[in-house]
Amino acid sequence: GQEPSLEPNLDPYALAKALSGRHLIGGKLVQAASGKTFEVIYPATGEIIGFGAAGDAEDVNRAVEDAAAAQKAWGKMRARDRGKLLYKCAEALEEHVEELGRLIALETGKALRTESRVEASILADAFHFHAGLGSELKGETVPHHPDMLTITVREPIGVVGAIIPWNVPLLLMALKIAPAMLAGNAVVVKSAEEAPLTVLRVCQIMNSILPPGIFNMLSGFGPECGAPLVEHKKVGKVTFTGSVETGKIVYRTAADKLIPVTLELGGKSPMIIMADANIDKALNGAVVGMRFTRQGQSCTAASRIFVHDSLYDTFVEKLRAQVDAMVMGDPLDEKTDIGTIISPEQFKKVTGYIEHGKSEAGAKPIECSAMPTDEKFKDGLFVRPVLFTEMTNDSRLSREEIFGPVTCIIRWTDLDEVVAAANDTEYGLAATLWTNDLHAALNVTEKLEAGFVQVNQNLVVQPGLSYGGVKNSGLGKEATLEAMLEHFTHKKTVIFNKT
Ligand code: TXE
Repeated sequence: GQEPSLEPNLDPYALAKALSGRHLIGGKLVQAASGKTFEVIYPATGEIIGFGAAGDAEDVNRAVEDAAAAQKAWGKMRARDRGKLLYKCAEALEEHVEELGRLIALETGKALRTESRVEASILADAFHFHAGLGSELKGETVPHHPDMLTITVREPIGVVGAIIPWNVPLLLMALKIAPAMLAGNAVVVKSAEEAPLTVLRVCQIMNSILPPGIFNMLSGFGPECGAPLVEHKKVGKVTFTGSVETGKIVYRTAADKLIPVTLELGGKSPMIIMADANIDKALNGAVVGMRFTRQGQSCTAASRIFVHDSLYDTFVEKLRAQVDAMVMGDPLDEKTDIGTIISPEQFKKVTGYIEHGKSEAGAKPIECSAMPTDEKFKDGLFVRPVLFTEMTNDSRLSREEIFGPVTCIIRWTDLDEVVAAANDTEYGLAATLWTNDLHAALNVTEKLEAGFVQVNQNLVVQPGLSYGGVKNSGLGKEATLEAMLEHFTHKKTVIFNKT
């Protein structure tokens, strides 16, 4: 078919159709080698909005070979010139914010105003940040012997494979590929099967600026398309965001090739609210932190809220009122706060947890907000947010990542005990503490086992702030200069004997 125009297209249905059934390899939109496709669904209605190209090992091979060939010249360019191109990409993406926001809303069911447009608008920021780091790709001089000049140089790895999820595909992709490309690598991205089209559009826009072959995009399923990408002999580094289970598979495959990996996995992030906390700020932190607007489909979701006994009842009542006031419905409507769950599989997983939670002894679930009433959305993947109150930290709901609009609210009285409970989880991604007690803030943050700890605020991940978890939440950090150097370059030592 014809290539979709690069002009911003505000009709997401038309754009989804126009992008359908293609990968982007070597600068061109191409069909899968097998000719196979898979359906892309609008989760709010269940209608088919387009098709993804079903990639397999043959497509992976084409993309990696093209990337490897293109990387040779790219890696030799002045780093700051690569940065200039990335800067131009960022500018072009900024012109497409509204278009990308609408398309991502259609593909994922995330509400346009609260989530999808926001994601599209912070995408460019990740490219802007990394575009300026070119002159920081520098090495050291090592004074180990008077007769020698010893230096280290930073060299690109070659081809980087990036595997991304569906929850925040644009931003999570940008945080991987922007540093990889700036450092002189070519990338092959494997999009998530639930959301292949918006990332393809981003790739198309960027390919109008970058040399062909530097940024390639494959769509397809994990075992058929993701696994061969990790296995390919010319892929020298894999960066992955997704589930713990798949992350471990990726890590094992990479171990066989002895290549480095970065893994951003799940979370069960605690929020500790102390007796002296500003309750309104903490409430806002809970609503934002739990990402109710994204149906809780966030790796940093504040899915365990530990509230001091003295504030507990007030907090629960106020939180219920705030979440009740949120409008769940048409993702493309500006009035909507909360959209849908991504897929029937995730819907089943989330509703299964809710049913299980209702059967747990002592748990008091409070269902908030309301289902959309429009007939059009009768098959939509909407789930009412649930506050599970009077929970303990050892229930299944408190231990496993639900990735849905479900949070466990746990009562506490002893600070040491609550910190121990907050850490009593297999995960360690994010944590927040709400207090005006400086001593507690200094001591509790030191004890919290998490990669991203905040006091009296709840910012989302931002370029320049080191991001990544400990324990089962992952391996390696993203989003900083240090992360770019560590994960996307090799350090070579060169010794000159002066005698
Ligand atoms: O994840 P997968 P799914 C968690 C969340 C969610 C659960 C399952 O709890 O409910 O994971 O989601 C690709 N080799 N998170 O099934 O399978 C796959 O095609 C190589 C948390 O979506 O990990 C997709 O592109 N790749 C998370 C990507 O891996 C493979 C975000 C993620 O899919 C593969 C998403 C294989 N063998 C889910 N199998 C976060 N950290 O934010 C699958 N993939």
